[in-house]
Amino acid sequence: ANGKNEAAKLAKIPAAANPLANEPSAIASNISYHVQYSPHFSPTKFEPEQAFFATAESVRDRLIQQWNETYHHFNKVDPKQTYYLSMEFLQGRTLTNAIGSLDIQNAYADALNNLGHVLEEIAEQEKDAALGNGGLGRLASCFLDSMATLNLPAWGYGLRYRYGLFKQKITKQGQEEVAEDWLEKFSPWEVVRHDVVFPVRFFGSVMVNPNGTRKWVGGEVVQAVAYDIPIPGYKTKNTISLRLWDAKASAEDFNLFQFNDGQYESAAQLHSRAQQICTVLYPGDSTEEGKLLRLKQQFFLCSASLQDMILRFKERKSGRQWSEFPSKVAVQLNDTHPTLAIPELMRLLMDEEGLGWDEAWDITTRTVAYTNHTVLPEALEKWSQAVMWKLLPRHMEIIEEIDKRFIAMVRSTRSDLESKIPSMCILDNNPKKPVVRMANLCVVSAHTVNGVAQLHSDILKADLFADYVSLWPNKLQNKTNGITPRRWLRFCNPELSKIITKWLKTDQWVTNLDLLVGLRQFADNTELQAEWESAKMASKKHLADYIWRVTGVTIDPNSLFDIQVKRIHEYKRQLLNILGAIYRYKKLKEMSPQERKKTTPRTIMIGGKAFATYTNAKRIVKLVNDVGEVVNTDPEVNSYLKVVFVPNYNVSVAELLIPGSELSQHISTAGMEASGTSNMKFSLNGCLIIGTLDGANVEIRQEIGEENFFLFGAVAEQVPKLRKEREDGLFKPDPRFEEAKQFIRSGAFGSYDYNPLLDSLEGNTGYGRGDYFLVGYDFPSYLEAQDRVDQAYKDRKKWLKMSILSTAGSGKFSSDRTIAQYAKEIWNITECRTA
Ligand code: NBG
Repeated sequence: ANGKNEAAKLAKIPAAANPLANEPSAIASNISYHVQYSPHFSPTKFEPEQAFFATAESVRDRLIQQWNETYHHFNKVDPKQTYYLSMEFLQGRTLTNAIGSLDIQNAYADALNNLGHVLEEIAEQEKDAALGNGGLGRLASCFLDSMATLNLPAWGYGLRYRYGLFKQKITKQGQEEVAEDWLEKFSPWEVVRHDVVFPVRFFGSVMVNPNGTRKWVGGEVVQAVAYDIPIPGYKTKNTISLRLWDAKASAEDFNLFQFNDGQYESAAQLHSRAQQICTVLYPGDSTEEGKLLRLKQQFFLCSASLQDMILRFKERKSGRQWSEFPSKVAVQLNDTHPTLAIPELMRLLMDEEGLGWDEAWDITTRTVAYTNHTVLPEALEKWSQAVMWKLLPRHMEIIEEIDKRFIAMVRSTRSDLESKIPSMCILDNNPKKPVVRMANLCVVSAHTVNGVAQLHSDILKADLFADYVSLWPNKLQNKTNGITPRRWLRFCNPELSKIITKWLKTDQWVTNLDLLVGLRQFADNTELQAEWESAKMASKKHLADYIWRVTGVTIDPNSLFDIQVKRIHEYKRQLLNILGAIYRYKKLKEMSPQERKKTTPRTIMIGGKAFATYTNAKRIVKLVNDVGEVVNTDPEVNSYLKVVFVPNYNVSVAELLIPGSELSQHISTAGMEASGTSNMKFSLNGCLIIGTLDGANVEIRQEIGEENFFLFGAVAEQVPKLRKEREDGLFKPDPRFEEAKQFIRSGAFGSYDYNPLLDSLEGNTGYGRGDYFLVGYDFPSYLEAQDRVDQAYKDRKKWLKMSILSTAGSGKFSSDRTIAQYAKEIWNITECRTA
């Protein structure tokens, strides 16, 4: 950094607190102001870290101005407002996005230069806010960006986890998880609202009033405190909120008597129990304790958010009718995680506001909508009835009543569905393990249910929710996912963005992504192709530097950069990728030096986190690292092949990888990936896809053209039949598949015992699950598709054309399109622009 004499330089810049001035000198003095008057560090230092915090605070000043105006405007207009309830938001970094949205990058860059710093370096000081696991959480964050940019009256509600998603360290043993302390210093983006506090109860019992109404009493009460994060729209004044709840006990809960008696721990017992609620994202759920905590988190989010919405509904106009509620409030449940919003809204309306069942039910069902994000049975939440009765006795009463009324309704209106009732109803009373099926509760109670890509929604209709569709033919919709073009092209890939703007003669594509089709007419243009290639090369070099810094592996920017990054899961088939890489390595070893020279050099990068207790996923991480170790140090082949495991994949790493990618792998077993969203990000950045007909791949291929997509593998309808054949011993594996597995078993990649992992690809023996994910079945067609990739890459003009057409065809996958559809077709809300 050039920040050596920073403190001295800083002293020469007069501190001034005008947060809205746009000249670099005024911005510099605002940054200087924060160093002096919002000090978090000793006054003698102004190194990149201090500069980051002061810069962020100066940007925050501007955001607060717009944010307050937006808030006042919504209050005055009183529009119908959407509340997006999500247990996860994967925000990543904020600085670059914020100054980009405010359209003041250049002034900030100059201001920091005046102070002896470089904007890009300062931005890298920021820790990722990783309050999510993967696609579902990142989708929620992209949605917030679009809601703000489209000037929609909409907010996000989530939890303020003390520790976000773990940091992944790679050691000789494989993955190690380390707590991620994103709040270690503090977050410059959050504002605590000491006046926004709601009580949330747990445990206790139900009291029956003399008039027959019921009330939840006793148990323990925790306070929910609001922390707001501003979400600026792109080049608009509208700035919305992501409201995150933190838990605290109140002063009365501190037992001063016990403390004075020397019983320090029990004196603060309630305080420490309150603190646990927001300590970590997704506590491990293999123990009863862990399960209870997760359920507490879910209820905490739902209860605090609904109390807040109800208070706002009342405050915006006094004395209005409850029947107006659904025309002022839309609640979207991001997966089943916030399902408890349904019985909690019923409880608040009945027990706190005095409404009867019918009115409360009418309001609840017209308010709530539900998005399903997976068909994987292990991810469909089911809570033990016993645990629920203990933690939320009143809610269990309400759920029982909803179920009873649902069953009665089906019986009286659709006797043909009688045999389906046991699978459609909410409570599964299996005496071995009685559970509440959260997805069923959502479908029964929500006015609209949606899937996240066309294929996924079709599968929901035909399969998981088929019986409900026969009952309510219009309840199920599709809303194909999208990604924000701001973060995922405009800001992470400024080189390519500049070229796009130049050829389209407008930068309107940033908020109207369909304009990218305008690039199609230039796909063959050699001038554009040359510019395109040089932008890609610059990003590849940038990425190569990063890979060298974090892994010590040197990669060649002239090789094909082939990337697969996502959570490690057997259905996502990183194993198919690495087996392909192993097969490639073995063939390269067998070639003569002359033959090798004719191949297409490749760098295969794989990254992603494995859930801490998911053993096979962790074995896959270890295998990729072991293969890399051997391949990368093999002088015979390492100029033709490198295999790199990218550690600690997260949002900011994605922002580096995606611009530098040329091929990306989206190779899940057909029918299993609900949508995928990184496929959209890669494609938007001119990266070609090798993939199966799964999730949003289907629509991406349609949009960019079949000839620009490397397709392989079984299709979804075939999958059940193929699994059956496999079980029946009718599957004949391809010799290339056998060869790759045998190579690992021979110890080519070290002495670690990979047999349990490899056995999962065999018949029903040993650890094996009979290759449930069909790696063996798809292996030959995968290799053939990879051959087509190698051939295509040799033809530079053809490859560049395909790359340009990928970007040109990605307009549909803007989250602006997705959110506009939710707004119109589910929420019934309209623009509310702050003048
Ligand atoms: C994930 C799916 C992805 C999808 C995202 C966002 C869950 C439960 N589901 O395919 O696996 O892209 O949701 O919709 O995390």
